[in-house]
Amino acid sequence: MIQEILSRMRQSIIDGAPQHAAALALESLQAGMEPLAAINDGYIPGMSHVGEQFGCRSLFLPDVMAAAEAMKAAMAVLEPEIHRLGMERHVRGTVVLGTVQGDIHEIGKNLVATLLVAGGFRVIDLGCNVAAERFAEEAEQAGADAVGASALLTTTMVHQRNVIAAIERRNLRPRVKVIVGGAPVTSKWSAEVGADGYAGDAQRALELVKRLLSTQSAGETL
Ligand code: B1M
Repeated sequence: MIQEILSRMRQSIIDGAPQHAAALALESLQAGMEPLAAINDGYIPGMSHVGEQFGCRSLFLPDVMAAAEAMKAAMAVLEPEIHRLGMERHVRGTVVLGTVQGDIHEIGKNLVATLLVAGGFRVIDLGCNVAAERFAEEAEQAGADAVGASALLTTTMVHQRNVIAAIERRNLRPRVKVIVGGAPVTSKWSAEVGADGYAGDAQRALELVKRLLSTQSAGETL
């Protein structure tokens, strides 16, 4: 039963069918499935398949756009449930989050935002295509504890370095921690650009921010 729903979820993304994807999300919640399991084991595999097929030119940009719409429709149903399950009373800290300049990929970044909020953080989501200076400006104004910069393109990863430079120009480090992520990003790249840490997925991003902020006074680098 669960495997069957997961497989239909994957297919709804490949088909680029928002209404079907949303209906399956609702069905999965009614069947008692964890919303994160639906995302990680149902919808993301569909998105990965679309990405691979796009990479080898078996699918085209309109197919990818339709898949993204289907993913967003499913997320719109699942996100409130993730927030509800993760509701915590105290705020652990403030995180400024965005996708770097020149990059409009937002689905992964939105998932990171959702899990951070569910995990008790206040998130200032700047959206996508965000200039490096804006990350720094917002972090300063909000008195943020951490900044997260997402990049999905090998050509835009370099802006993660620029985000860190902009934050350093305002003398906000090391108090403000910087984390980087996105499909092409690695821990090697994170170290190279001088970030405080890298996370391969949204759940790890939440754990990383928690760890960084709890070890902040010790100045530990992860
Ligand atoms: Co584009 N795209 N895309 N795309 N797209 C990729 C990234 C690509 C790998 C596809 C491919 O060729 N196989 C390729 C990049 C190649 C490269 O640079 N090496 C690519 C390309 C080429 C492009 C265009 C250039 C295509 C064109 O116009 N010719 C163009 C660029 C536009 C731009 O940004 N300037 C483009 C456009 C688009 C759409 C607009 C159609 C759409 C985005 C819609 C949207 O976001 N609203 C889109 C999509 C959907 C994809 C793929 C298929 C899926 C991305 C996605 O949402 N994945 C992608 C292929 C792929 O990744 N397999 C592809 C699901 C999401 C949950 O995963 O975003 O990786 P992800 O997030 C993960 C982790 O990375 C991590 O957590 C999430 C999981 O829990 N994470 C973080 C993400 N951010 C994090 C931040 C953190 C920590 C963890 O801390 C701050």
